[in-house]
Amino acid sequence: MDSLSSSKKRHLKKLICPGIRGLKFLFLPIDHGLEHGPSDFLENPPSIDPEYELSLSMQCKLSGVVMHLGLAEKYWQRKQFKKRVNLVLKLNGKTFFGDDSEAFSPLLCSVEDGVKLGAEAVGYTFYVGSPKEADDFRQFKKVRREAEEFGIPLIVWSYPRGRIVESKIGKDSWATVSYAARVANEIGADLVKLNLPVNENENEKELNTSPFKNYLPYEKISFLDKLFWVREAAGAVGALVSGGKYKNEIELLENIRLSNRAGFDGIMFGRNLWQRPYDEAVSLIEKIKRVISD
Ligand code: FBP
Repeated sequence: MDSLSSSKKRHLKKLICPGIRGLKFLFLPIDHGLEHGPSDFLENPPSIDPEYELSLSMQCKLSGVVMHLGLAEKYWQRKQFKKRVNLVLKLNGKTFFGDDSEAFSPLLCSVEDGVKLGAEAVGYTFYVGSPKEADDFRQFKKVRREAEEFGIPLIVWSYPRGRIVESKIGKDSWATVSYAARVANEIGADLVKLNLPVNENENEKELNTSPFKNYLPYEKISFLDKLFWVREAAGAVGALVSGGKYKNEIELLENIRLSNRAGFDGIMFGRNLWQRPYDEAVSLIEKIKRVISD
């Protein structure tokens, strides 16, 4: 991240999570109400009120929350949060009802909206491999340029998605997640958010096809070595790992330990934190901080 402008560095410095050894980020996303609908909150009904996530972020001194414009304006701007919780404004989004085989996430607001609100960074979901990828490249180009002009960091959710990815090798394969990491590096992200790959490739047959066949001799390497490769692919871009669906504490902490060893720069966990009762989430965050510091 050395090559970033001084303005971007200043913003990123504010987002570094205090109380952890190393320069690490711990973000709390709450864009699920748009992406999945309120059903995600049924696991822990108080979490439907964005004050739940904002309070958690404030109490645990996380890097910040990630939300769409409506929540940012109506909840984050409340005086008890605005000065104490950092905001990452999510710029694009879609509902669950769209055609995921042609995944595309249209813009809902601009980088300028984020700057006016006082966000420390902006977020953009890019669907690698979707049949609508060309539209995504065009849309992203403008967002990236605007982020450069305003000197605000751009975090890219780099997610392999769509019918071609599914029919070839699967969205969570080691090969596709590495590809998504590299794409973020190529297109000019400042930070990238990646899903953890699954250990085995989802569709063995398709590994025989180019460009994935080069992975075949490496199928038996350890999961940690696969994570190292994903991290390598992200290159100069800061890499964050996402949490995915609710997991038990042991599995979650092990994932964090491994991604930390592989050189990831932090986490962005939503459901795994706010789907837990408040006190349990606070104590889990303490454990996460300890694992990362170790
Ligand atoms: P989680 O930690 O809950 O997985 O959140 C990460 C996230 O990227 C959210 O920002 C986003 O709403 C959601 O996952 C999208 O997940 P998917 O595209 O798999 O439905």
